[in-house]
Amino acid sequence: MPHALGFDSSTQSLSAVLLDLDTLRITHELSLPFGELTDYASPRGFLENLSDGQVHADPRLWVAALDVLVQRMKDAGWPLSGVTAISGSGQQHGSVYLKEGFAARLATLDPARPLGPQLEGIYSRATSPIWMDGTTSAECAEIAATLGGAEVVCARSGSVAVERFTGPQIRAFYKRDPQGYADTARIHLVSSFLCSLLIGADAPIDTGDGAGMNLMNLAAEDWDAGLLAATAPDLAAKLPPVSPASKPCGTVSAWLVQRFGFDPSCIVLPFSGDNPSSLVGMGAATPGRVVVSLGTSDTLFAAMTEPRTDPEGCGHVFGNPLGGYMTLACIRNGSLAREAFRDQLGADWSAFEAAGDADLPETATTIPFVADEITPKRPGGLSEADTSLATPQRVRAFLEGQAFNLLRQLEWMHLKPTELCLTGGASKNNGIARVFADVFGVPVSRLSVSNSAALGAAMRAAIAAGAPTEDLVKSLCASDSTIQPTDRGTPARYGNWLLALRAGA
Ligand code: ADP
Ligand code: XUL
Repeated sequence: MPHALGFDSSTQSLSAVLLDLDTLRITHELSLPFGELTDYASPRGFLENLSDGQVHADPRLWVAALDVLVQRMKDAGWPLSGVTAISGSGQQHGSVYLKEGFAARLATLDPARPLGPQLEGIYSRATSPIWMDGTTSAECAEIAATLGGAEVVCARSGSVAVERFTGPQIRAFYKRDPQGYADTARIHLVSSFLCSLLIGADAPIDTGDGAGMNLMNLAAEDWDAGLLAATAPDLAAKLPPVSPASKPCGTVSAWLVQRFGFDPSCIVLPFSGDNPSSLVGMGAATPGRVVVSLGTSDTLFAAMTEPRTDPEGCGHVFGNPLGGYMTLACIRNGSLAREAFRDQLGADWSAFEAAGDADLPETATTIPFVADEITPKRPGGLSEADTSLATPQRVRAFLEGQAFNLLRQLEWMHLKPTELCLTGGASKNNGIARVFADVFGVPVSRLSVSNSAALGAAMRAAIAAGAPTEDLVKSLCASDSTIQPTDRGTPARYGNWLLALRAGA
C-alpha cells in the first residue's frame, strides 16, 4: 500500500506523520522530544545560557534525532518500504554552516553506521543560531542602510531586516568570525539541511522558508543579488538554489534505503518552514482560514493572494507551499512564557484549564512578555495590573494579553475571520482555547492531529504522489472539536490592554 511521509523538526521535537494514500488517512504518528537525547545539553532543543543573549542549537542534535526517530518508526513496524513520497519542515530561520565536502560526505555514507558520527568535522560553525536569537540589530541596520532603507528590504524580501532572520544572522557570523565564514562552503536552513540528509545531496531551499531569510526576492522567487551583497561576501556561492516547494528534489539516499528499508524510487520534496507547512496541514493553504499556532512561539497566519506587509515591521510575508503567499505574525513569548508564568504561580496546566471560565474585572490587564518580545519589539518583563486576583483569573489576564497581541495583527493583515483554527502543543488546553475564542469573538476549532506541520509535509508529499488537494483537506483537516465564544466583556479590556501596551512602549 502506498504511503506519504512528513517530518517536522521544530524547536523542541522531531515528529513524523504517515498517510495511507489509498484511504487518505493518517496511519502512524510519532514524536521525539529533543530533550530525550541527553548528549546535547538541550532539554528544550536549544543551548541555554549562551553569552550575550545568543540563542543557538547544536545541529548534531537534529542529525541524531533523525536517525533515532526513523529507527523507532522501523521498530514500531511502519511500512517504510511502501513510502512513495516524503517531505518535511523545520523551525524557520535557523541556519547550519558546513565546510566543503558536505554533499560528498552524504553521498558516501555507510548504512551500517548512524548518521551523526559520519558527519563529524563537517561543520564550519559548531552551533546554529535559531529563531529565538535577537542579537543582530546592528547587522539589520547595516543591511537596511546599504539597501537604502528598511522599506526597500521589505519590498524585496517581504519583511524588513529582522534579527532572527537568516541574512542578518549570516552577516553577524561573517563579522564575528571571518575565518569561520571563509571556511563555510554551504549554508543551509534547518529545513534544507534535514532534506539534504534524506536525499544524500545538497537540497534546495523552498520559497516558503526562503522568504524568512531577508535574502530572497519575493517576486522573483530567487536570491536577490542586492540583498546578498549587503549581507556578506561570496554569499551566492554558499547558498543552495531556491526551488518551489512542489518540485521533487531527489529520491531517498542509499543510506536510508539500506539502513531502514525505504524504496529507492521514493521521491523527496523540498522541506519548508514549520509555519508554511502548518498552513497546508491546517487546510488553510487556500485563503479563508486563519490559523493560530501555540507552539514554542505563538504564530498567527493565513494564506493570501497578494503580499501585504506590516507597517510596524514585525509581521511577514512568506511563500505559500501550495502557491501564492502567506502572512505571518510571530510572538516569541508563547509556550515558554506560559510555562514560566505557570511556574511562577506554583500552578500546573489545570490552572490554565480553569482560566477559560474565570471572570475578570475590566482593569485586569497583563502584558505577558516574560522574555524580550519581537512582536512588538519590547524588552522582557511581565507587567500584571492586579496580583491579588485568584490564580485562574491571573492566568486568564495573562492569556488574554497573549491573545490580544495576536488579535491586533488582524488589522494590518486586513483579515476578519469567522472562525479560528488552533494548533500547536498548547492548543489542546481547553481553557487556553476558550480564551482565544472569547478574545477573537469567533468559534475556535482544533484538528485531531497534534502536529499540523508534519501533517502538512505529509500532505505535500501526497499531492506530489498524485492525491488531490481537496480530498486530502476533506479527509484530514476537518475540525473535531469546536469551542464557541462566550461574552466575558473582553472588548473593554482590549482597549485597556492597548493603552497598557502603548504606555510600556
Ligand atoms: P514546537 O513545535 O515549537 O516544538 P509544540 O507545538 O510541540 O512546540 O508545543 C510545545 C509546548 O506545548 C510546550 O512547550 C508546552 O508548554 C505546551 N503544552 C503542552 N501541553 C500543554 C497543556 N496541557 N497546556 C498548555 N500548554 C501545553
Ligand atoms: C516564525 C518563527 C517561529 C519559528 C519556530 O517566523 O520565527 O515560528 O518558525 O516555530
